Amino acid sequence: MVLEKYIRAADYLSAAQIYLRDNFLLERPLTPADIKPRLLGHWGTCPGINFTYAHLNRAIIAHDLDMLFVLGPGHGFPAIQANLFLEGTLSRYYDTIPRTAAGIAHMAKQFSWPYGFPSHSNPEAPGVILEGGELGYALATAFGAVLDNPNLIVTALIGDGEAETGPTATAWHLTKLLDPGRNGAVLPILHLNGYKISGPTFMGRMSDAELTALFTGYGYEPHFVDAYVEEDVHGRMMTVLDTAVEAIRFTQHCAREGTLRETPRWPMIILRTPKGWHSIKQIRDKRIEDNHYSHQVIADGAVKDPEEFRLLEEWLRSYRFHELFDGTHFDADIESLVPASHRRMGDNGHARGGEPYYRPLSLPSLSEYTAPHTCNLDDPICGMESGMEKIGAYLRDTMRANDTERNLRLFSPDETYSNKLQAVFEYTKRAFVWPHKEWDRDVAWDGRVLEMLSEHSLQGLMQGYVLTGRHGVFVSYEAFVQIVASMADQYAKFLKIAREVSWRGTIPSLNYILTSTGWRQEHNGFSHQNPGFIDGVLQRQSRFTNVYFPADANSAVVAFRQMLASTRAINVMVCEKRPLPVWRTLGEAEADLQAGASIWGFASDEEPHVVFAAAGDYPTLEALAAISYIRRDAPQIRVRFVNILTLSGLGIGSSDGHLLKHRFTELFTDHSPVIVNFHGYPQTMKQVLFDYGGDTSRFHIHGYEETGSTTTAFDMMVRNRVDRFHLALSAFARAREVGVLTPAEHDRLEALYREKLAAHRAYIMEHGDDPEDITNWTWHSRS
Ligand SMILES: Cc1ncc(C[n+]2csc(CCOP(=O)(O)OP(=O)(O)O)c2C)c(N)n1
Ligand SMILES: [Mg+2]
Repeated sequence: MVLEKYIRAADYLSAAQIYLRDNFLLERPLTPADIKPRLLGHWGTCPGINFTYAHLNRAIIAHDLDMLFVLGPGHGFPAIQANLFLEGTLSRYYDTIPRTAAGIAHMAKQFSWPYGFPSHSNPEAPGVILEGGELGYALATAFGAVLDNPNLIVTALIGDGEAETGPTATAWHLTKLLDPGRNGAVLPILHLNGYKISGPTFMGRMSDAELTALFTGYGYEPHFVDAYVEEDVHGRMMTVLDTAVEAIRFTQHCAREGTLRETPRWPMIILRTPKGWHSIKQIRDKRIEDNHYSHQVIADGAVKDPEEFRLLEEWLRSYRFHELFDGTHFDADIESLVPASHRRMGDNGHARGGEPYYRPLSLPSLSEYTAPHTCNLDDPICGMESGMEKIGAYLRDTMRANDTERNLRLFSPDETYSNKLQAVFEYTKRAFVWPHKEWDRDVAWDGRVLEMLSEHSLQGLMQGYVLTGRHGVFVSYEAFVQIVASMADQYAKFLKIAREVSWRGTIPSLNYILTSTGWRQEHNGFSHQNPGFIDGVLQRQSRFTNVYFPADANSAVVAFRQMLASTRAINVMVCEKRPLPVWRTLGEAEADLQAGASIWGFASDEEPHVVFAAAGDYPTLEALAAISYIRRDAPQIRVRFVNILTLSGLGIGSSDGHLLKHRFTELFTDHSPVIVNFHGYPQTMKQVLFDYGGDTSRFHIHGYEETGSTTTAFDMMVRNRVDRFHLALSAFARAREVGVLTPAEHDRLEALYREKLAAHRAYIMEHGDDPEDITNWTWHSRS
């Protein structure tokens, strides 16, 4: 039986990686010295993966499929690697692993070996687009990969433990966003091997009828392959796969010729296999096969225990690998299951990135989107613009400019309107494939905006889309993007390694826009305030993470364009959606972006006594307000204003051009006190400054202090001491320290500003809103 031979070879090669440091073909009796000193790896999931991979190869050849494989339980990496070896992909990418006995030796020895191959799916393996350690993201990633790839089928193998995760649970819905006319298809295979690490799985214990009800409700047509009951499990799997492929093709065909009117129902496969299938049945009183004991390494005491050793050797020999590989060639039946090179799942170009899968976006010129700034900064009306609205317009036109490529999408948890990006709906719609109501707004089967109230699904979709070379923007409320902080972290790990893998081509950056920020959650309150996402991003991977804090609409569009043009990075922009003053011309914003941080001349004096620095829109506004008050009330204090537009893991500035130490001194002097008004947690900024060395005690950092409530917008800032009055108070204290204010002058000013704070508090408690002189404040130049 052709399939059975292939699977036997793959199972043997999987086990060999876990156990053997020598005698890889079992040409002589096994000895304890042949066994690795540290037995690392996961056996139990491997036989099911090998079974699936072999059958998919048959289907690929039979139907000439363009297929990619996404493995959920990435701890089954020995199986992936065994298949990559058998199909000849490994030897194509790594000349250390020829498809020979020497190649088998190298692969087996180096698995889970210091400086060898990792134990889990990873970016060094061809065909892999998912870091395999943290479970739950396979299904959403697979859906992301098939978007705008109409001929691609991505098979996602999902563990039954993995299926208990929140991200997987929501990702089943993603067919509801998938127009079969314009996109490829995902074939989910739910692998019910019954167990997680040490306990049974929920779905493993659900009956076929219960599972059918569940998945039919989600919109699938489940097909069961049950290794426990089928007399001919291979025959059954072949039939089911053929049926699934035909169903996918039929749905796509009808959608593409315009005859599909019903909600599409997609096939899925529910595969029941014993965990650790075809291995040791029992060790003393412990049931191994078809039990959780097979999850990791079985017979792990073999080196010391003769009984376990005997069982291990018997098991490894049971594959009769010598019948399948004569030391030079594989059996012809096995070769017959290897697809043509351009059809091998491990060698699918979509997973590699680079041209033609990646194409840079055609980006509209900026001049149309930036505010003209012909008016004076003192004019409150013509100077107000919403950064998010500008970004919406720019995104709309960028989508339009790349209409034929269809390679840019917006991902959002139903916040396109609320986050002021609705201009995109002048070009496209929200994807929504299930029934529409007449009065629904902006929905269509084929929309380039993907909205779902699951940040996990959106993140997975975007990862799959971007790792297959296309461009994505994820817009989220700042506080709730934290939900996917760990996913972003796993992606960063993947990217870190992928950037060093020579054959992985260019891919776009992962782009986040965080809006509805904590400073304007006066209506929602404390629960909606959390600027923590940027901390994780900045701390993790210094060489390719950037956080942009545009202070106005012009800076926002300029930074957004740079995010869309950048590659192989993680970009985060923090951007306000309400209209705010436009401080910078297009040219100035471009120069600011280049520099990362810059002195704003209109708010700066020569030889400053006190330097203000701000990162963020409201922090900038408040710092400038403080400067204007200081100029009025204490003109003897010379101030400078430095705007920080970008932070990266390397410090101030982007990861391409971060601020060097001498520029740091040019901006912040080497002696003046510096008052920093920061968008996020003060600790984040402290860490950035620490790396610049010098006397950090001269830096006084204001930021979000984890204080909030349902209050007024200005009071939210007062409570965290990032408002103009507290900043001015800080400047007065610094001016006194450096001798510019006498103690008496200082005390008078301090009393005056404390009074302003008290008056504000009294005012809002009486009127329920901020006074107009705060909300309508505008910059006034010195004259
Ligand atoms: C999010 C997450 N939680 C916990 C783990 C630890 N873990 C590793 S394997 C595993 C069991 C996985 O079970 P299943 O998905 O059924 O995989 P299989 O049975 O195929 O090995 C768990 C809980 C993890 N890797 N990721
Ligand atoms: Mg399982």
